[in-house]
Amino acid sequence: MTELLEGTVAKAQYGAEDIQVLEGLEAVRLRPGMYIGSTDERGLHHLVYEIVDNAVDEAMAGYCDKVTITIQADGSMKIEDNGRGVPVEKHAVTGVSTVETVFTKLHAGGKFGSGSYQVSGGLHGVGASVVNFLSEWLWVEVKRDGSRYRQEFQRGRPAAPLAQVGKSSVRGTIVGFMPDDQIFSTCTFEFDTLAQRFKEMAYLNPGLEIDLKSDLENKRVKYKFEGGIKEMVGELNHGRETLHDVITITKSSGTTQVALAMQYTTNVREEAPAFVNCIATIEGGTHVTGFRAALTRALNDYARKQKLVKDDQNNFQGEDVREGLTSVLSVKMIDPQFEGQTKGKLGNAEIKPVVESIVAEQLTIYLEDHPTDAKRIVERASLAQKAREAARKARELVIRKNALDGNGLPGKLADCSEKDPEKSEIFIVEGESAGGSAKMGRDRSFQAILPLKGKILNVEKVLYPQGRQKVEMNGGNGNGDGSKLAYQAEKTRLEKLLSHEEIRVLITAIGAGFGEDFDEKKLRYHRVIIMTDADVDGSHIRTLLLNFFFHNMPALIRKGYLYIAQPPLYRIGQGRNVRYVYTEGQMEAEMKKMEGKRGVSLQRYKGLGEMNPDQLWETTLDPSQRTLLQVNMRDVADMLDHDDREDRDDDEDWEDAVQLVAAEFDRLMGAEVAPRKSFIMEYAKSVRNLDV
Ligand code: 28F
Repeated sequence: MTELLEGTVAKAQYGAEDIQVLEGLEAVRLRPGMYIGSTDERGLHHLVYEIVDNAVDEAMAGYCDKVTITIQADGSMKIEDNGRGVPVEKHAVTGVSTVETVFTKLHAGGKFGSGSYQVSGGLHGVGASVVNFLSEWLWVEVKRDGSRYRQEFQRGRPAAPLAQVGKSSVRGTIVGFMPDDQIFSTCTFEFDTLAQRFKEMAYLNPGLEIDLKSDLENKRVKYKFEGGIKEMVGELNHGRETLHDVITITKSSGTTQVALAMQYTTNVREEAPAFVNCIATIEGGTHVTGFRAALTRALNDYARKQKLVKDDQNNFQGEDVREGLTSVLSVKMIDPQFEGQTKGKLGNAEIKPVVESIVAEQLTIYLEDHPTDAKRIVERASLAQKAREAARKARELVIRKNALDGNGLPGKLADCSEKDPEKSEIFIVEGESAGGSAKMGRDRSFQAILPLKGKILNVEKVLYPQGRQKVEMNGGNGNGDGSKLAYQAEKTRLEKLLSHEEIRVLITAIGAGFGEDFDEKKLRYHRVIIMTDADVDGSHIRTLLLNFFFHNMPALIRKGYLYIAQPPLYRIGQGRNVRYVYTEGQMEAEMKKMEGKRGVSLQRYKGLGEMNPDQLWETTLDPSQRTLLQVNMRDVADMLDHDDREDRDDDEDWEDAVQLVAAEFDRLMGAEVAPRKSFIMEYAKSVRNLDV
């Protein structure tokens, strides 16, 4: 057994060679973020998912049909399943019980297991030991072979070996743990966060009952969906007009299981969550690529074969066959590789042909067996295709008219001298006065400044095609195939969007076009940095800019090129000592330290314009001192999730949500002091429930 670190986290700086010799418990406690992503609310909840995943694995293996999760009165967590129970006998490799092995050896499943499970969920298989190492205490009880066994741990260290403590006529595993408050910034489990995740898990594991309760709040929910993802699609399409019954495909190929449920609606948006081993793949990946390729191919082949399209009609493109489609794709496989900015993208190349051939084959069979549904789906895709072709014409016209394809740079852009985009950055600054400070404070060799007028970006309404929210099937009412409407709608939308000078300036300065025509090779900067005031207007503008980029330049975000600057809130001075602080909490702590000292000055920066150029450089612009928050799709999608819903029409609601999200953003920005690489935001729906 390795020497175990004492209960506290070492504060000293460790060099690379020191880290190499650390293993297991020490490594996890020193770098918890590497194992569970973060030590905030998200990381905390990962602990629960890790343990629940083990129970779900047991269910997927066919030995368990119920998992019970309890937030206990003392704030600790208890998770119970009715599976076989973790084996108790001495483990051949470790020499201790399998129970102790599972809870004290990193990657116990992969390293020590031999063919334990075919597929496994969990955050890259880190498992129960990580939870144990990051818990103040943890106990495990196993009911198996007529006996009840128990073992307890303190901060990952066994208090005693596994022992038989009684008899039991049933089987299963129970784990109780208290997250370590030396590790986590919060140890409060959120019922609704857990409920949302477990509902998803119940959909993805048909027949599995997940029972979540809180003794703290006296809350309880139970989820069990015999219909699995078919029911999930039904729920997603609740209240939407649909074209046919939900289509389901489930088939295995070797050790990979593919499940797909899909249903077309008359809405224009696509909603297509995808999962691998019950983990949401928000950035897509090879399984999604395979599904999309199959869908396009199957529908084109069927439409041609059945002569449902004219000979001179173009093939459907992917977006034509996905318009209005609600689908859930769930793949279960061995050893998934997650890639991308948020590790939300499946990388295994071998999965694409597997999913593609299963979906193409099964979908073709469905279409041939259901000609009425098939005809409606093909018509639906034809309408989308005509609308797309019409919108493209409108777009070309508007872009030509607005001279966005020209080369002239906007006059208000203070460009940098560097021409290599990789070395260049642009600050999008709110207001002329802040722009002035930024222009003077920057390093003009590689930093460009683009000042935008405040309050100009109130353009949410033109971010989507407004005239085409729904598709009229059966020829519509006098609109023909709807392409005239689509043309007009797109033309109006773009004209409105581009009637905002600030938007035109933004697009031109960044240089890569927008929407479908966005070309990242033309980007003039690889860091696009939003820099707004730390007030309500500032956060509103930031939200609108994020919204703009999300809808018009998503590739900029996917590449990791979009950032948010973090200007300080206060300047605390005492004689020649100056400190900048970024949150209210930091300010209060600093001022307490200064108590009793003479000549202490406190300045609150209401806007960037109040900072002189040197201060702005030191605090916000200088790459060696500043903190930038990198924006990722997951966070923005979460933030904007609200607007995928039908209630977008309700202006007040939307405005409200924007404000709430802005406030929540500020709250979270203030919550953490250390530099962060990404920002975390709950979506607007849940923001309503928070004290902001
Ligand atoms: C509350 C959390 O962790 N449930 C679990 C099992 C069942 C087996 C198992 C778990 C064997 C080789 C490790 C039983 N019988 N709930 C849970 N139920 N782990 S965790 O085996 C552990 C692996 O390496 C189990 C036969 N095979 C497996």
